[in-house]
Amino acid sequence: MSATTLDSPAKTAAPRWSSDAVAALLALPFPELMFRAQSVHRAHFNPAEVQISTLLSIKTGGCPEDCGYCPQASSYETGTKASKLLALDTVLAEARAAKEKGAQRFCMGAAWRSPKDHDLENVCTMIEGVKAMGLETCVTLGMLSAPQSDRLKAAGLDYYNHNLDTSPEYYGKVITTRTYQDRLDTLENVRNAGINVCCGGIVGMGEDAADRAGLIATLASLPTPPESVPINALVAVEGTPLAGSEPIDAIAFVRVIAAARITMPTSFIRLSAGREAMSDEAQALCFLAGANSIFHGEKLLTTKNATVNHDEALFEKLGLQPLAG
Ligand code: SAM
Ligand code: DTB
Ligand code: SF4
Repeated sequence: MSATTLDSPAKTAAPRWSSDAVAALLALPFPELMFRAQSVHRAHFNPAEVQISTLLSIKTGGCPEDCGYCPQASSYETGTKASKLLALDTVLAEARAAKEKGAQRFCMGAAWRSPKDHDLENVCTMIEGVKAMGLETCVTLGMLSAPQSDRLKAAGLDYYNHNLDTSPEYYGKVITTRTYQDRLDTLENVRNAGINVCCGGIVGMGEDAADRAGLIATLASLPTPPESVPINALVAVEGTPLAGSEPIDAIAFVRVIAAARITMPTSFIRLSAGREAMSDEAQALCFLAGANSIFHGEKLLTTKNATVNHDEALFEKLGLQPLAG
């Protein structure tokens, strides 16, 4: 691999980052990879500041999709109880509590393949109410058409989360009910509507380093890279097809964070699901590798998150501070 390929993405030819170039980053000696990631991070961000988001599942379970990692798919016996869309008052009370605990962004997730238009109207009302509290808004509702994306923009939505999850090559091993192209089409609709894109993936699903490189290269080579990139470590849930997956090695996970930071220098890289099972030392390495966003709060969507007390102690130990809202 030539030094030029490692130092910078191709200037003329698409894609902006090839899988091979990202694979070469992932394979760097760890000190070299961390140095590069930190250099890029410090050129664009204060390394002591971390963006804080809070998640709420506004519609849980009963999903017709077959994502192999997901406890909310109706075809798996995971003990997740399906619920209807939450009432507006309930959502607003949760958002108020999140703001009091220091959240800057409130993310609402629904276990849908794609939203029905009347559900979308209800979500738009939630977005308006949460925004009126001075919080940024993010929703993740599954696949969106162009008109649905425009409707969310009109309601004032700041971010839409829609993950590519893994490499194009590994995708079919994890999900069969929709294609990679379906995901890319929704991302294009969201981008064209003028909504910020939150898009990342999951590691620890049995994929190899080439797949991790393929995911990062695809994200970094989108026409405009996502403003927010959640990197999730699989939360292996009993009853899902991926329940028996070997947990990802902490250093391999940190390498993915570093590669995301280097290839998407101005994006927020979110150390997302999986923190509950991570040591303080592993999380500290993620922050050193350029992660600068987390989900804060006792719960993710259906699974446990790192506790609020633990996060406060960790931030204190590391001298980190929440990004001002
Ligand atoms: N149904 C919508 C969709 O799939 O886009 C929105 C909700 S879905 C739960 C949001 C994301 O959560 C998924 O794309 C996946 O990346 C992540 N996720 C779901 N289950 C997970 C798990 N067990 N571990 C880590 N991440 C998970
Ligand atoms: C993302 O990338 N991770 C969050 C959020 N976007 C919606 C979801 C994590 C879900 C973990 C499993 C659960 O709690 O159900
Ligand atoms: Fe449904 Fe989203 Fe879970 Fe897939 S990840 S099963 S689409 S809730």
